[in-house]
Amino acid sequence: MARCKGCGALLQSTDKNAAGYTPKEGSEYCQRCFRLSHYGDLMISMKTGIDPHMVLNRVEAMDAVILWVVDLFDFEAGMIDGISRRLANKPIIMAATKRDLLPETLSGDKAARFVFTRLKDLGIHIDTLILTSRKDREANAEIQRAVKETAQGKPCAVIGKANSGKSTLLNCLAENDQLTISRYPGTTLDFNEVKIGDQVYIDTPGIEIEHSMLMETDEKDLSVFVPQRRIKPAVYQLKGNQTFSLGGLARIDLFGCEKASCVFYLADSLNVHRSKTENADELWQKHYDEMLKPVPLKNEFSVSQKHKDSEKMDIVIDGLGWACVSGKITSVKVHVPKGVNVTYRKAML
Ligand SMILES: Nc1nc2c(ncn2[C@@H]2O[C@H](COP(=O)(O)OP(=O)(O)OP(=O)(O)O)[C@@H](O)[C@H]2O)c(=O)[nH]1
Ligand SMILES: [Mg+2]
Repeated sequence: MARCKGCGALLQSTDKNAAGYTPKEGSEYCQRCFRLSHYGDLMISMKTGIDPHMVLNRVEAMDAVILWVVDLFDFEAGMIDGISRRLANKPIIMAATKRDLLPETLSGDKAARFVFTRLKDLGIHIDTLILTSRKDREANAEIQRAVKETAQGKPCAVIGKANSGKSTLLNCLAENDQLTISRYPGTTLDFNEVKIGDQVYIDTPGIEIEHSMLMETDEKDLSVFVPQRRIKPAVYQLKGNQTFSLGGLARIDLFGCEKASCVFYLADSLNVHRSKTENADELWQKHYDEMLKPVPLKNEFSVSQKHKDSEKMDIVIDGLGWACVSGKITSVKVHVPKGVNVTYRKAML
């Protein structure tokens, strides 16, 4: 049975609501890929269906080199639990992509230092790191060289969290747009082989981003908070107790601020509202889903608290972005939709 060239699903003409459906016999693409590519619409919600362990299990059993694609903007969400243990005997090339979203002040050296420091903190080993973005032809040529040299004729499995940019990167390497890409996580549905020159690559479904804002929000709101172009850092000077509401998606309370500042790295279409912390509860009660929007699917939030322990600390919310706080701040409280990860790390920038 043939597979859809865009998402890798087995083509079928019997079940309209299942993966791989095409009404036309002999077509190369399923109806879902056709519609995603031509109209950008979503026929089947992609939050379901992919077993997060399936990709690693299958890749573990393959004699292949690994190209691990990580979105630099959403780096923490891109980490894969247990990857070093699971893929211990396979060379791993990391493509840290979407560099075009980060401020230009982040030099290549600084970004590479950041990545290696974070990986060391997390106990993850990789063999090669290449920073790239979809328009960076030079870096993408370097990826191809590194893969070829490491693979020595073996296939290359392209893995990573959903939405990290795996299919986009492969289309760039192949200089075509065979693979379906979209802003919705869960676009690629099955293993999908593509040959680029004499190297075989295997596009894979994204490993589920269980703890990301992308999973806790309506798909129509992704265009508001997922950045489409370069982030413009927004700087605030702080005094006393201050609260920042990021639409209705998250709330950051900063206590005891003196000569302190906070820089946000978020999509510019997401509204950041500043208030005094003492007024924040009332503000959320009155303006949730009005002035404070978008909001998550469920109005259930969890709170994490932290004492500021490094001079410059990033508060990272998976799938949303981060805030970098510096100066004197006694503590930080972060409200996020239940299930969404918050990471405190040494500043990236
Ligand atoms: N700004 C920017 N956006 C990118 C880049 N690469 C990918 N994207 C965007 O990221 C989103 C996801 O891209 P895909 O290639 O579909 O990601 P994927 O990893 O294949 O996703 P799944 O198949 O769902 O696992 C799309 O909206 C792309 O346009 C990049 O280098 N820069
Ligand atoms: Mg894909």
